[in-house]
Amino acid sequence: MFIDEVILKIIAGKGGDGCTSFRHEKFVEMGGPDGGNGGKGGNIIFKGDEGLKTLIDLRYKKLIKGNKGENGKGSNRTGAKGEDVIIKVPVGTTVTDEETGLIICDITKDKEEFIIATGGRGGKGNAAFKTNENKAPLTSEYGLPGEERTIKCELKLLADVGLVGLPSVGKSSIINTISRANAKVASYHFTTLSPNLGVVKVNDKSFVVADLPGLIEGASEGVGLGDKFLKHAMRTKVIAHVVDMSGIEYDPYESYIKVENELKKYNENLYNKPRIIIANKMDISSSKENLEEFSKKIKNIEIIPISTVTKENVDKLKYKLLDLVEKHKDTSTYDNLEFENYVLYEFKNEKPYEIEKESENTWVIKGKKLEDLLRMTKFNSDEATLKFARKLKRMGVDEKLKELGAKEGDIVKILDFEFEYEERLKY
Ligand SMILES: Nc1nc2c(ncn2[C@@H]2O[C@H](COP(=O)(O)OP(=O)(O)OP(=O)(O)O)[C@@H](O)[C@H]2O)c(=O)[nH]1
Ligand SMILES: [Mg+2]
Repeated sequence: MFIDEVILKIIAGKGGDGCTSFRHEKFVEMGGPDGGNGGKGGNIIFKGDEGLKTLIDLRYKKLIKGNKGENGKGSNRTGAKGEDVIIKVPVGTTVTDEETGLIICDITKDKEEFIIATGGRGGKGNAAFKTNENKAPLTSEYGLPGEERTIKCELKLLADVGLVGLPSVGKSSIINTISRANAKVASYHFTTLSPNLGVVKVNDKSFVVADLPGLIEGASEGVGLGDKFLKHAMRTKVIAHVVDMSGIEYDPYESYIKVENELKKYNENLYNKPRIIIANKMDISSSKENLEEFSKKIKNIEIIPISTVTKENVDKLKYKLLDLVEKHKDTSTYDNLEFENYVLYEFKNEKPYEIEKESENTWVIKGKKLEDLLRMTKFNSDEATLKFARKLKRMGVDEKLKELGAKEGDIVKILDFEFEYEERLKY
């Protein structure tokens, strides 16, 4: 089976904790602070690899965890950075954040790298907090947790030619005839349930063909195997529309129009791709006459009559397809217009926090900056607690709470922590 969609969780490495330490030297009674900073947590990086063709390796990884940064040590020693975890993925992989639905990256080249989750910052050691007023600070920070997200990896086929058409027109038979693919062929509809890829060799040149599951009316809205596979066609350079010329099951021209309409409805760019028509099953007696009628109604699109049974014109088809692929070689397989829909919006001036009233006397403060501050604080000394309180004040939290009507003794929650609101904080 061709696996092209995987959902997994990734957690980048936590930053190392900062260290509280003082210099101990012979004859120096009270050395200065020398606690080093924690190292940064390792990133999780995805790297394009031409050799990979599926996401199967990712499928069995439910969780990818980054390496932790080392803790800081005495003598001003900074902890080592957590090593990055590099995951190889096939070229053509798109990574989306499941929560926001925004694209994180699109890997389009071999060896191209993207940071999918950033490692947490290392906590500062107490040496970093030395000031003129406080020459012997006890405070040091925890390292920040690494970025955590659930991602969806999608691999859209990187084929040059996409074979589209109604069920049972012979798409799989064609890919088997022109390449070494071994797609299942049968007389019932929807024999092909996931795309097959085949490499077609013409002299010393080659191109990739994708045999897509059959399309039916309403496919663009999800009928049948639905739009799930139309996105694969989006990535091809050329569309080869296969029509069963025998007229036994479908009227050739009507069926042709039906499929073209679905392509158009799904996406204009897909519809506008270079096109060739493969008139298949020419070995059946009714086909010749049908082809004559059909050809009269088609303008400006080349029709290649073939039979996968007699192999009539099969070589000609290969050459024609190669010709078209070469002509559109420079058209990127990646449809730029498709990506216009995916702009990554970031909030540049994100508010540092928001305060919500949870109940009569409970307030909840939310906001990444403030939550990070809390995560990094070691509440093991009065000094650190005071420092945290001062920062809240500087950020205007006290004033905002007062403005909203917080009263003495109210509970203020940040993440799992609860504080009591005091109007006259003595610091
Ligand atoms: N007579 C004749 N029969 C053909 C030809 N090509 C394919 N067939 C038959 O048509 C039927 C459908 O062929 P497939 O290749 O499975 O068709 P498909 O378009 O891949 O079908 P789905 O995967 O179901 O969409 C099979 O019974 C084939 O043997 C041909 O050139 N001539
Ligand atoms: Mg098939």
